[in-house]
Amino acid sequence: MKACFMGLGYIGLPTAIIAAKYGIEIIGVDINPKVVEMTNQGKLHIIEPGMEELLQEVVRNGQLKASIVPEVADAYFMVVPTPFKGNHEPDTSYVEAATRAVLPLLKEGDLYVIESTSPVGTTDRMKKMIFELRPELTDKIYIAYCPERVLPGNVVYELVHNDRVIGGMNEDSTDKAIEFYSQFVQGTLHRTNCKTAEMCKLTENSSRDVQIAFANELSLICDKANINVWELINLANKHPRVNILQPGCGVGGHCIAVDPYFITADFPMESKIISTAREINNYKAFWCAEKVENAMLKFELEHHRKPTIAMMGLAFKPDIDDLREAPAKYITTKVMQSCNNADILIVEPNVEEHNVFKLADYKEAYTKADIVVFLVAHTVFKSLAYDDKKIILDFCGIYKK
Ligand code: SAJ
Repeated sequence: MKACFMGLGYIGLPTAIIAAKYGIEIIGVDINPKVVEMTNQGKLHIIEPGMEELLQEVVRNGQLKASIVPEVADAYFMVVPTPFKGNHEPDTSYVEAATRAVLPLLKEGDLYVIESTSPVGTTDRMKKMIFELRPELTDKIYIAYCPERVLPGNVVYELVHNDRVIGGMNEDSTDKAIEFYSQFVQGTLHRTNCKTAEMCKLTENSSRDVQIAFANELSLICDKANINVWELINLANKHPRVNILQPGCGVGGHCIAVDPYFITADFPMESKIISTAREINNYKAFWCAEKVENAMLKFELEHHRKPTIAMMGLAFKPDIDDLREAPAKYITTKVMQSCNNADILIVEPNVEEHNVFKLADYKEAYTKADIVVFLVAHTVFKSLAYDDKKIILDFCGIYKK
């Protein structure tokens, strides 16, 4: 069995590596020659604990090879990004380009799977395109949609142990895709159709976005009412059927802050809660930046000098080095733009160097700062003893005060 993975990013590469580890011959394709070169050298271009050792093993054994062009295989997987355009409309052009690239290689009996998060109807559109351009293959290949649901940082475990949803264009396609994934997935593989599988992925991430928006809304209310939101949520969660998530400085990453738009773009009239949740989570970052700016002004008025500020964290969530769509990065940039040369110390303990932000040591920054702004609940920050002589803006519950 040979499989061709189109896209060697945060999901494509780990999936290709795990599949190779379980004995499938893998050709991994990426348009970025640097990614291809690194992969073939056994160097991981993403950060994921435990993954580089596995990559080295499968490259050494000849189970995985990377290339900028696809090769003939028995199964093809589209694992490319689906970002959104300026107007929050999903951009499926990468899925389409990857599909066009494998189109000439497809042959009777092959399996074609989309894993990329996609708007409802994408698999059907790709099916139509394939059969229009290769009419002799009509109903002679298997087509399915199978989203991933791994949590960055825990991918090695979750790729194998999570349940997955598999939706084929017909029962035979679902069977064929299940047959493929059951080679390395130990979780249950749940059968459905393409549309439901597409919507299921969007639903999972929208559900989390809505739940986080609820926590963020509570944090705004509590700030006004002078109630400790952390204590409040902890107490409310003592109810046997209440499970509120944690507020933060907004929602980031490339999934939860993006995927709900794939629903709101197609169902604008119906998706009221989903679109309001997006607005609340975006607004929370803006609100945090304003809080920092106000604290700086107040300090200057009281002390007749500009404060030193420590912006603690840039990543999109705790204990990772991924800054994509990070609200902390947005807040830091906004504060830098408005600060009028105040002394801003920027901290991200999981990143060594950044081309825009000059990074400071977290302990040093904490000691030097008049105003400390906790943006991301990195574990190392929790070791800093609370200093009540400083102004502390704790947006992510380091001290839960
Ligand atoms: N966040 C909060 N409060 C919380 C939990 C999270 O503010 O209580 C924030 C985080 O700080 C971060 C954002 O939400 O900015 C997203 O983080 P996350 O840990 O909730 O999720 P991701 O983006 O790392 O991964 C999600 C997961 N989806 C769900 O939990 C439903 C993961 O399983 C998916 O595979 C992934 O999206 C994806 O690729 O779609």
